[in-house]
Amino acid sequence: MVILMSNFSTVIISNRLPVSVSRQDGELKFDASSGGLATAMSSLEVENKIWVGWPGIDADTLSDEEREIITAKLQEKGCYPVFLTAKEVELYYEGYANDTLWPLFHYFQSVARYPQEYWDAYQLVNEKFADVAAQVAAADARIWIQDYHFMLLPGMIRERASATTIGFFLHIPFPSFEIFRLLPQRKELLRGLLGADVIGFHVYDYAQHFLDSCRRLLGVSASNGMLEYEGRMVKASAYPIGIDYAKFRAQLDAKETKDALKQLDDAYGKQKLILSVDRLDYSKGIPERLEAFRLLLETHPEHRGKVKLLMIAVPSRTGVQAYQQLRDEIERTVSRINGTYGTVDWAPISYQFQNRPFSEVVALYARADIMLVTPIRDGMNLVAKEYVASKKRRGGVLILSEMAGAIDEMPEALSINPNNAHSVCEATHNALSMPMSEQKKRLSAMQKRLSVVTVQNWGKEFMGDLETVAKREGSSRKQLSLTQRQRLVTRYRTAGHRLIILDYDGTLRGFVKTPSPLAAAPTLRVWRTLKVLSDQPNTTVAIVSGRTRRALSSWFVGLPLVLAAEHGAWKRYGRKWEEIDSGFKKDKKRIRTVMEKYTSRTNGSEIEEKDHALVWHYTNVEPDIAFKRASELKRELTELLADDDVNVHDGRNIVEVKPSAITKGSVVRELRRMYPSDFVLCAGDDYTDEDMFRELQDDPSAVTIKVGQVDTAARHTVAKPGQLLKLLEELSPPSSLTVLTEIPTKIPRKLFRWLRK
Ligand code: GDG
Repeated sequence: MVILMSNFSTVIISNRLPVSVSRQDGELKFDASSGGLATAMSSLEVENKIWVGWPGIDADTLSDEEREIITAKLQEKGCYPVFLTAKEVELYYEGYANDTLWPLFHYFQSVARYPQEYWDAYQLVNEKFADVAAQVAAADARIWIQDYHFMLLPGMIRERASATTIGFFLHIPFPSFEIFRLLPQRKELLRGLLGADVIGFHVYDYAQHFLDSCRRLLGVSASNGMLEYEGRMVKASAYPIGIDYAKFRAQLDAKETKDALKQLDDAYGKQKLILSVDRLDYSKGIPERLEAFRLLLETHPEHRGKVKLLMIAVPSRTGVQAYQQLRDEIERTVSRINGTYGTVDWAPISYQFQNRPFSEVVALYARADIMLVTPIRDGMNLVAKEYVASKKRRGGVLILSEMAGAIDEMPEALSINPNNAHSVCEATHNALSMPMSEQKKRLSAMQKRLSVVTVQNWGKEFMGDLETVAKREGSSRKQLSLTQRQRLVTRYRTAGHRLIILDYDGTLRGFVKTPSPLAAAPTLRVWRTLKVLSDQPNTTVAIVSGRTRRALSSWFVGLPLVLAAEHGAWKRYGRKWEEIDSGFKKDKKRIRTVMEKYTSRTNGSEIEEKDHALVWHYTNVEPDIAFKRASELKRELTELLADDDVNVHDGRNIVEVKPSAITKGSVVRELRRMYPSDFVLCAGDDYTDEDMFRELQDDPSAVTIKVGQVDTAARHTVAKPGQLLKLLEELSPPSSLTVLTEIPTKIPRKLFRWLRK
């Protein structure tokens, strides 16, 4: 029986493990791979790490005993398996990952397919990985998830292990919104990703595309690459992956490489070698490359007999139909070109559909005069970097697609548009005559960069950012601890006079989808808690809200509360409401006219009119439209009201216009003056409440609490209204709770009578 260890402080998750298991002659075989990712992970200077992934063998073919053997053996190698059945691999890996996400994210929308069973399996497999991850990870572990196979995983792990710090890296492009929106499950995937603390992409553009989709599909916007989601900050940024530079340099001096290089020199003599190396994938632009080469032979016949295109295409995802068709197409095209331009002693193209040993690949890189890297779309493309790294004494020219992420770091390459066969053909022609000094100058500039931006540094940088988040959350995270809570309760109980200032929506109860007071009325628990607190001697409880006085007085009928409605434009200290003369009424008509224009154009939006504010609500509008309309409306109102003393601001799904003089901060100032207290507790959740927190910032008798976990001037945070309520309940001495049993039948009836009006 294998004992599952469960306290790893770093967990790496990828579809494949760096060790793959197969069965040969009935025996289990374990082969280690030394891909870029494995190198990056092994160089991470962290202790106690484990790598979770699929071991590469069908679970249905394994006995229970074999599973245990595999698990034990992999654990020795720092890995932990997630077993998948053949059907799961077919539907999740070949299906949703490679028949849906891969084509779509590479802008091959006509190739992408969306069967429901793919999606079902994708969810199921992500759940399986989440269960294992949550089991092996220590409570405060760093978890780094790799790639598009697991876009739901960050959210799923957060649900199971909320104190972990989660990173996600996407190795493929994140497409523009226009493409991403085609996915039936676009919102689910974004929500899944946003479970992470740090989301990495190869280049800046992909990060921007992701943020754009979050804004337009979920209505969550970012500033400086940080976005606020469910009370947490999520960082989206570019971390361009590099290669193991030293490994390529060292390999050039290895005997096998030198032997292979000699063989290549003997075989090709003075012929110019044009090389291409990729997985056989439609995103790599192989047919387009062949057409460009054909064009070179056709339009520059002087190269015939003197050049050779050596094409290595590594078999990949052979179970997916689009890949089988591509293979046939490539083979037909190669034969046609060889048939048309070849001679008895010269074939223009040498094509190999197989994986070559590493030493041979490096020898090919070293020998090749030109490297043709022409993907139609590529997240980064490591082959381009590996080619440049494999040049020591010899020259060489890299021709690189504008559509590969690598182009950002390799401006010395000859850049081409892979769809423009003519431009690829001409770039190849120019490369064939580029002076050696020029070739070396370009190579050396790129090498300097590659030797620094290595795969090891990529891993370190990403993990470093994850560590920063973890530390920030750990040390400066303001979450109210148990000890702080206990101390706070003691302070409250021993105070001479207590002042409790509370915002309402989002603080005492969750947000509702409509501004109607009916929907947002206090729950019984809220009502009881306020009743008990306000009945305490020497205690003033004030509700400071953006709601209207009508809503507040009816919700809290019978409770001895101080009420401040409309952010303090109306106040009720005793029985009577007092109004501030804000001068706002004269502006109302103009503002309303503009808002009405937007309401009539925007399905689901509505206007809420208060005495001293006008609010445009867009909670029920499609996020994409809502975002556009809200920005337009805000701009139009800001211009219109530039000379007036009013504020136009956007809050949670609202654009609100109110007099600048009215703030919750001034209400707090007044309350402090009117009710001298040696204990003040103030809680709120949104940015208008920050005025209250700032007002109390230097007040030693005040405790400020933000409901939510983003940056705040408050001293503490709690995650949800329920947690604040729990604290408020604790403030009341236990004996007072007994009184509560009578309340439910009496008061709410009054309240609901009003609500039904
Ligand atoms: C994805 C993204 C991103 C190829 N043939 C042989 C061989 N290879 C090795 C290369 C290189 C790797 O395979 C291919 O890496 P790429 O980056 O070019 O492309 P993808 O496989 O599509 O990788 C890509 C990458 O993830 C990393 O984030 O750059 O954009 O699509 O390392 O050397 N290796 C050996 N024999 C071969 O015949 N030994």
